[in-house]
Amino acid sequence: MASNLKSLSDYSDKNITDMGKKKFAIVVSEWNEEVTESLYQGAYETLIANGVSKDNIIKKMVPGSFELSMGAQWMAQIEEIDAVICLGCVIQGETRHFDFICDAVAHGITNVSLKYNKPVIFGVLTPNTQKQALDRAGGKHGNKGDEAAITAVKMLGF
Ligand code: DLZ
Repeated sequence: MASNLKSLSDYSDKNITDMGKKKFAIVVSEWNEEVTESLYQGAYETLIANGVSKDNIIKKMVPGSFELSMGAQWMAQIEEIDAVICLGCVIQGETRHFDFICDAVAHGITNVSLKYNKPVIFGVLTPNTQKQALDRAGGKHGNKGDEAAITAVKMLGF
């Protein structure tokens, strides 16, 4: 997916669903906050650009990416919420902590999505360095938060 795609109208072969009444939760990890806050801004602005009402976007902070699954479950179990976007950034370290967190959050988010039959989007960066993360959070490689929001919108349109 090209990083400069902002709106579903960029996808000419997709039916565009009215997002005016859809409700989104964005769950954001506090770890690497400079990165995750930028991902959040990208996701939020992309939802607005696709017709989502400000009042229909809830932001929920969690301490780290490991907690994104729990945060996603809290949000997904709210009946009115149509889709959940999870945003985090796990930076490769010298220990296996990275692998445990990434595996746990990938599986956790998948399980929540299938349990509640709602899109739960994996917007977690897994870079080697903080610079690589910033490049993908509004830098030279775009903003993966935008892409996470587009994915949520697309899933509600199918
Ligand atoms: C502990 C930890 C470490 C070392 N690195 C990160 C990271 O790069 N990104 C992230 O989102 N969270 C990290 N955490 C915190 C864990 O996600 C989690 O919050 C703690 O292990 C407590 O469960």
